[in-house]
Amino acid sequence: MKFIHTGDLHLDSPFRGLLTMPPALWKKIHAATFAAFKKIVDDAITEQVDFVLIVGDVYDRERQSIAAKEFFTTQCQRLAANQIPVYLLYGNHDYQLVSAGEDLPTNVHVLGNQVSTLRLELANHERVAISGFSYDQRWIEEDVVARYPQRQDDANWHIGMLHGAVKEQRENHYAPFTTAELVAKKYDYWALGHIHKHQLLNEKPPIVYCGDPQGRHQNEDGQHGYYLVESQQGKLVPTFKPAGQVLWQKLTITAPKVVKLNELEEAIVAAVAKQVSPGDFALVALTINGVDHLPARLRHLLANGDVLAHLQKRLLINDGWWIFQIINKTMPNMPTMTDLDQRYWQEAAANVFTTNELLGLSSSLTGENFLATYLASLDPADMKRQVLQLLEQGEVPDDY
Ligand SMILES: [Mn+2]
Repeated sequence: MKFIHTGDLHLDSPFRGLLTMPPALWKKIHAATFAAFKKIVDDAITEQVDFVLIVGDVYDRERQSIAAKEFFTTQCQRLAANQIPVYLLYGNHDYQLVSAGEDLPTNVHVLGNQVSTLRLELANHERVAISGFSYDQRWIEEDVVARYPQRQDDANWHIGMLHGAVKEQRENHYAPFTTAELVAKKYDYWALGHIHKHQLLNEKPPIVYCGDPQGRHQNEDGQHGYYLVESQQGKLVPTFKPAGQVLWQKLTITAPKVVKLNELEEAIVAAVAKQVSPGDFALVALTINGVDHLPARLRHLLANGDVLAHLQKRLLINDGWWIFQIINKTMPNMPTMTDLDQRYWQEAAANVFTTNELLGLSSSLTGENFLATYLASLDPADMKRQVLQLLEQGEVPDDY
């Protein structure tokens, strides 16, 4: 047996907060939730899976756009043409009353609002039982898991589908469960939806969140996809397969040792290009560490967003990535000077930070007694430390 476990398709997600991007790029990103599901359907057909499970949140909104609904129907028809049935339930985003007259292709079997078990027989005559339910409201706070039946003896495989979250101290709005409760049902596989980061909660049997096939914002970074599940020696073994079309990626580089703007931009482009895998299209949040090493002018252009805007203008979609954010960070600890710098610093400091030098520089102030007393009381070593700190922080006057 072989099947696909997916869910949280969130078709037609709005992708808010990416307004500065060129229209062609925006189009690609907006199409990404659709393209990710199409990729899953392509794979289902290529892999000739026995069925596809979709564990809720097919749509991003409870009122679906016509485009999303039409697209989903078309993709299910492609599966139908390849004799692949679909088992789906609705989650907290697309909750609805499930009625018999669903406007979906006949290969799509929707789990109702009460926990129920659907059955199918595979070409090799193995019998599969699939238990689950669809949300009829945004929150399901009662203990729904208790209503899932124990493993059915007449089935070769029993699979649970559940859109929900692990029980916590509070905020249990999404069909709360514990892994122990799920294990106790003695199913062969639990196909979970709702949490968008793909992960295994348990190995035997597999209790698996498939995650959303396409990350929808920068906190859904990294690879997204689905699980291809295959029977091997009486067990169901999930394998993660990427499907995301646009990858949110957090990258970090160290500020390069440069003095000119174009050098800085080249260095950023080269460093990012090296970190994005070929074949991926990445939306990059770039952290630049140690910006305090850059000349004040470049630091200023980074801080006010000029460098980002300039880079965004020249980057093209076919570069394979796009920077949507630059985060500037100073080094947390005092950086070490090179030995040469260190030697000149010490020599210069020995000449400059003396009481005489200090009083000489401030001679115009010493006419006032209280100032003279104060200046004479300053510890040159202390002053040296403070100056070093200011130099390292790279403080510059605003009007430079
Ligand atoms: Mn979801």
